[in-house]
Amino acid sequence: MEQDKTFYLEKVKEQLTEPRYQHTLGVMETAVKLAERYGADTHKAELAAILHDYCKYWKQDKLEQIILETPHIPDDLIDYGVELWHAPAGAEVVKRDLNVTDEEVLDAIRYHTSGRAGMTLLDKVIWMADYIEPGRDFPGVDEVRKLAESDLDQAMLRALDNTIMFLIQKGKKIYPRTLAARNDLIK
Ligand code: DGI
Ligand code: FE
Ligand code: FE
Repeated sequence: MEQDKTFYLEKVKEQLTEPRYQHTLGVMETAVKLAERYGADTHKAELAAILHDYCKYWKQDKLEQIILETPHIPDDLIDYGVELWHAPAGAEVVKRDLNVTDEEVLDAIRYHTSGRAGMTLLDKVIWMADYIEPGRDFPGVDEVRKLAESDLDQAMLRALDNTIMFLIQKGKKIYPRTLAARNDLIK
């Protein structure tokens, strides 16, 4: 059975640092607003936002083990940035440890870092809320905030462009799903 919001907030607080918990609250508020604006399920948006960074501070070897033992997580994720691992691993852990069964919520958690081709409205709401929550302060974020007031897909495209350019500047690998998420938004 699904628990109430305070249960999940307490559980996730145990997993995070205080600043990361504050980030989570920012994502939660922003996700609910975006869900209202674009007609996504506000309850699912709230739950996915609360749990999206559940495994952010889990040790690398634990995340690697979850990825390798979960059949539907591609093993090649291990060849890309460790920053990507907490998202798909987190979805498995909240399913296993917190009994979250809603696959739409789990997908939104799973793809909140990379995105994917064919993102659902809920996927986009969580991805975007993570990018623009009030605590975020990096170049280009205000432009994306503005776009997200009227056009979620344009905001997604701009934000993915920023992310990909940032990763290139840092000399990092781009995960194919991140590129697929961007390409899918170009008509
Ligand atoms: O967990 P958060 O910090 O709230 O945000 P997030 O889950 O979106 O993670 C952001 C990090 O993920 C940031 O350092 C960039 C990185 N990232 C996103 N897409 C890719 C990526 N890293 C690599 N190497 N490749 C990607 O495609
Ligand atoms: Fe994250
Ligand atoms: Fe986050």
